[in-house]
Amino acid sequence: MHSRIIEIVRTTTVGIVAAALATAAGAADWRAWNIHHDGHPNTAAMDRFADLVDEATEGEIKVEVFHGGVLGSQPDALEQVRIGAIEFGNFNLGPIGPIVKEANLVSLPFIFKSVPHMFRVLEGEAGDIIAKAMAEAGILPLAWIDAGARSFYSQKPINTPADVEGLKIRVMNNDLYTAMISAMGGNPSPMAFSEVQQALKTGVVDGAENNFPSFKNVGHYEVTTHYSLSEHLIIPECICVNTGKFEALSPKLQTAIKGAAEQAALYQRELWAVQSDQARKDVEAAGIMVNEITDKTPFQNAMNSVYDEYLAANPDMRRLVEIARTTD
Ligand code: BDP
Repeated sequence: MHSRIIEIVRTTTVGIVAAALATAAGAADWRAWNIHHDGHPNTAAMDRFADLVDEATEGEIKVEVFHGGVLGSQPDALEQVRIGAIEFGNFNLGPIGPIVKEANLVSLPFIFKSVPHMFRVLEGEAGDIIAKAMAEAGILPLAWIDAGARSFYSQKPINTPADVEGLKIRVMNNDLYTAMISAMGGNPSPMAFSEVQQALKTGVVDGAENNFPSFKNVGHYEVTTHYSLSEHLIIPECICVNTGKFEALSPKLQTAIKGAAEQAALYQRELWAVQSDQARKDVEAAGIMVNEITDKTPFQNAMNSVYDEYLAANPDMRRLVEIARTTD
């Protein structure tokens, strides 16, 4: 080979090897899963998280956030984070319940009185128990974020559990939600989030349940007419990380990443407060009829059998329920 070409090949190879070594020894590219699209508060918060990690770790950890669930459905992404194929995720605790029993506390209908009450429970002993169990399962929560309350939407107003009777309602993947719908006389239909709009449109399901920002962001409001404020579930979310990868980092990097998640979570909570009100106004302006449910007692009473059966099968969950109920 001509000596000049040999020289170019040699220096290029050295360059590639040096770059590879630098990545191995220094900066790491970590991936984050997010199910939401642009315009949802969590998308902005996850982008902010990536910037904050970059800043706080001085570029040692680079986070690339994949929005819109392109890395898989939520149950798939949870598995991928558990095994470390994806490092971070913005997860809802609902689909974590089937993997980490303790997380199911938040999936018991009407367990929390309000969003602030939910955060007080999470910031206390119950939160510590849930976080520890999640970390042991490979999904370590770095910070809790807001997801408001979930309510029903359909082609008719829902005011009592009897209005749910006979309706096919899409739920997230968790047996507690199928039990919840069955206890109201409805037909539960667990389904991936990405399929719900089409299912509502074609009548495969009659309704679903979610908070205002998600109802709006994925166009569910375009294919339903009524949103009924049942607020039957107040499920928090987290910015989570694969436990093993996080624990293998230096304490300095761990502190930096945890701090970045906490700051991004505060940002998310601020955005949530403003944007969930805005989302409600937007869907109402688009023609959605929102109805208050003045007396939620019949819904709460219908949940007695759900609690009884769940706690009989999982007596170890009684303590968490007790903590939530005795937290002011
Ligand atoms: C949204 C949550 C998202 C869930 C989705 C759902 O933010 O994590 O996947 O609901 O209903 O509010 O599946």
